[in-house]
Amino acid sequence: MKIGIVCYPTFGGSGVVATELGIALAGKGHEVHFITYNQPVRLGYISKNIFFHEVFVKEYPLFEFQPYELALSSRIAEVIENNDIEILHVHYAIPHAYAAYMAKQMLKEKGIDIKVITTLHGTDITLVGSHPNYKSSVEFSINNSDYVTTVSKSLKNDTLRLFNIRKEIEVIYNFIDFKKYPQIEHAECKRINLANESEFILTHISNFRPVKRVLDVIRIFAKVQEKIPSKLLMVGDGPLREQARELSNELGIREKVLFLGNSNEVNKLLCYTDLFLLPSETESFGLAALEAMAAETPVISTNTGGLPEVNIEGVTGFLSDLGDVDDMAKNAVYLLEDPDRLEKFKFNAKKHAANFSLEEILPQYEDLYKRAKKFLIK
Ligand code: GMT
Repeated sequence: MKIGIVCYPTFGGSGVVATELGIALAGKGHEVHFITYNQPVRLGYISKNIFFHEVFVKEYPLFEFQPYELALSSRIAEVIENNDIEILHVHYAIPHAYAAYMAKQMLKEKGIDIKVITTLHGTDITLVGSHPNYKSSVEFSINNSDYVTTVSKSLKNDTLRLFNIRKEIEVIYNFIDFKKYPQIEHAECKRINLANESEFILTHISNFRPVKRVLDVIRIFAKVQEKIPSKLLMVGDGPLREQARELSNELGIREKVLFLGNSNEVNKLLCYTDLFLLPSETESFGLAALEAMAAETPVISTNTGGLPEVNIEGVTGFLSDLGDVDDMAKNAVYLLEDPDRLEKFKFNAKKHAANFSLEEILPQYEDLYKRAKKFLIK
């Protein structure tokens, strides 16, 4: 099949999922065309069956805001026409579903039919999409997609609650490519530069936006390290990074918190990790938690959004109410203070992550594409 993928090329979860999906589809012989404003960070290289089409936005002094949606829909239509693409899969509704709808209408005028699949990822529904500034356009583009998927049951419920949706929504969970994890365990997992032998390593990975509650991460760790010798790896970058650094200074734990910046080798960092912290305000799925679990790392998280579908209470980790730093710290200590218990949770985490393996999830997308293709008007 010839598939177009539109996504954000940045470190956000939706871009990561879209990129990994495209790479996997290409590996199965499909021709995959990424259409976005930069090469997606996890794409790394262009290989067989993968094509990258950059969206250019021409700066013009009259515009305070450059019209990206226009450039995107024009580029989508052009790439589809030139490459006989049949399926267009857009990740994150804003503005991708809207641009896809426009491209579909432009192509219709030329007698070209495409099927548009929109995958909703989270904040495009919960925090941004349902804001009155965007709501009607987001609702319109969801209802005018040919197929709609969400990455968790919780996000499906949120979408139905927040919008007036006429389309059926299918849940296709996010996934992980396990092949990227095991090789690292033995060969390269040397933690000596980060912590000494007696210290545990806790890790948080995110884009440091307010929704991730990175200050809660620092507060949880401050309590944990009072009882358990440990280090905290803060991986990623974003608006709250400086505040997080200041808070670790104020709490007197600056030398125990390592800010490592963005990384597209999170699997390597996770192999050092004993416990993953994700105290988010909301999380439609929590791909970072799944990545941690695939690397045999239990998760201490909130119980918001889709997190309970990924992190299983008392099995793969623990879930607490939003902002309950004391409870999250208590749970972290409970796991770290007993080596056997920690080992059991590590084992469970990896086992449960296998339910979200590439092999489980990829056929669900392929099946959806096949169903969509059947209704193409030739
Ligand atoms: O908000 C983010 O963390 C980024 C965002 C994205 O779309 O890039 O993440 C959302 O999509 C991810 C992939 O499906 C999910 O794993 C995240 O839980 C979700 N984030 C939120 O719902 C806050």
